[in-house]
Amino acid sequence: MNTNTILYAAGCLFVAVGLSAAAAAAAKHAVSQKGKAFSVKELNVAVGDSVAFVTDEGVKHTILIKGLSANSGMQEPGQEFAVTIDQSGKHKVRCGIHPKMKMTIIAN
Ligand SMILES: [Cu+2]
Repeated sequence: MNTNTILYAAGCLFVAVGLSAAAAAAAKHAVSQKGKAFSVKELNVAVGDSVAFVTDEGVKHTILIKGLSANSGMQEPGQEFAVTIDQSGKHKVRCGIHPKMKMTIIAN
């Protein structure tokens, strides 16, 4: 093994460790929907995190996040809708069926 081979191997290892660290840092958040309301009014996340919306009642919802172009379509009870938050800022979340269902995702 010459010096170049060793440097190349070290470089690959460095990249691999870097990628796995980035993947491990992204958190998954859960928001449930019950009583035609989101379980939290505000949720602080880091850019790159994901938010999973789950329905805990026998009611259909349609989750819309305008700034992220996210649209769950008709979400059946028990279905999960997960969104990766890829932009910083305040993202207003609403339900297309129930006008009073609102929350905000704050991404930093
Ligand atoms: Cu709804």
